[in-house]
Amino acid sequence: MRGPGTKAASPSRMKTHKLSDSEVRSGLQGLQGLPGWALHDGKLHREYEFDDFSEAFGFMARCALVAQKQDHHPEWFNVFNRVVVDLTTHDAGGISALDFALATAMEKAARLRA
Ligand code: H2B
Repeated sequence: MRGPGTKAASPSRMKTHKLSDSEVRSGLQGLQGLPGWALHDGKLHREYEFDDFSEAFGFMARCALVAQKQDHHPEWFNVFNRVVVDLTTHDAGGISALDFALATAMEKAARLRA
């Protein structure tokens, strides 16, 4: 049995390894269909602007459900209609495939704005 603090070898946990610089670069090219994402301070970075706080918070609520399901959580900052997002994998000490998956899900959530 696993003790406290240990992690299951689930498929998502197996994707947490830190990607190399060239893997991140090609991942970002893959994000070209997701405009606005860039590499900032070693994290995947995007700034969203919505019409108002309700839209921004609705977006964050949709993302929060995905993040909890994936057990992978964004670093983010909200003021009124702006949401600033930085994605990194703390367990891996850098960007992993989980960050690209979450970025993709966040773009989908942003498109669902009312
Ligand atoms: N989110 C992010 N961004 N990176 C992680 O390494 C991480 C996480 N680890 N969410 C998860 C939670 C881990 O702490 C739990 C115990 O699975």
